[in-house]
Amino acid sequence: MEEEVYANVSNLELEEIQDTSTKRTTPDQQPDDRTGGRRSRLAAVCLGLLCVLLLITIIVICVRNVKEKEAMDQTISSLSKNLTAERETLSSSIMTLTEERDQLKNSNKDLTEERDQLKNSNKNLTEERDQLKILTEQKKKDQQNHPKHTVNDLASWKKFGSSHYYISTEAKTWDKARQNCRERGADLVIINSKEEQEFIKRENKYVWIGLSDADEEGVWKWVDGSPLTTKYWNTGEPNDYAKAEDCAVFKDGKDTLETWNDLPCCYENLWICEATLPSS
Ligand code: MAN
Ligand code: CA
Repeated sequence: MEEEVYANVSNLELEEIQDTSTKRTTPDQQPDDRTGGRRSRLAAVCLGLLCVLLLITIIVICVRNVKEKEAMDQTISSLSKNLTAERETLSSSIMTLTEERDQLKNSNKDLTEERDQLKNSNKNLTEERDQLKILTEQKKKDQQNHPKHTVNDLASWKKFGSSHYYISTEAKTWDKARQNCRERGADLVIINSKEEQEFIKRENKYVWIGLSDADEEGVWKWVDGSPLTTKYWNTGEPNDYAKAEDCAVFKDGKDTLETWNDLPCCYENLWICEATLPSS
């Protein structure tokens, strides 16, 4: 386009030169022709100016476009940088989460195994407990059927009348003392004669005997369920002191045959067992 403009301008200039030379050669030329030439020159100058203006406009637009493009390129590159950074952050957090998930999976697996092991050991312990219960029951029955005290055992028992008596060396509550006698195939002593009372007094021990009113206050019964007939209560007894005394004890060091006292059953004392041997 620029070339065309230059070509036109050159043509116009050429024509003008030709005109001028013509004018020089023909001095008698008309005034109308001169006015027309001036107009053409003006037109050519205007056209030239327009071309320059157009060129400037095109250059300005181009520069602006280049600047805009640079700005856009910058924006795009900074956006792309940000996106890359974000993508990296996200991918690293994905990695962390994946690791965490794997760890959780592992610990879940471990916990499941532990739970299964605990379930198993619980099952085994339950079975063992049940077997022990059965064995304990069996042992109890065996003891009841075949009392523990043998001829050897009897060395520590004292014979009186048709019974044997065992005096403990440790102290227990009335219930535990009774239980101990039963485990020996006996029971706490039942005193049902003056002779028996005298025999025990000679032992001079502070001991539980097989007498209590725990079932009904004031109604004293021996451990075999028989009622109390021959009594050897110490003076003022039984007094159910503090309304808490339901078990009978044989006191030592008394100069009278009346040696019994009622005491709280939870006290710990020595005791006497009485075993009646099966007649052989
Ligand atoms: C005193 C008396 C008894 C009672 C005891 C309780 O010895 O009152 O009757 O059993 O205390 O420790
Ligand atoms: Ca008492």
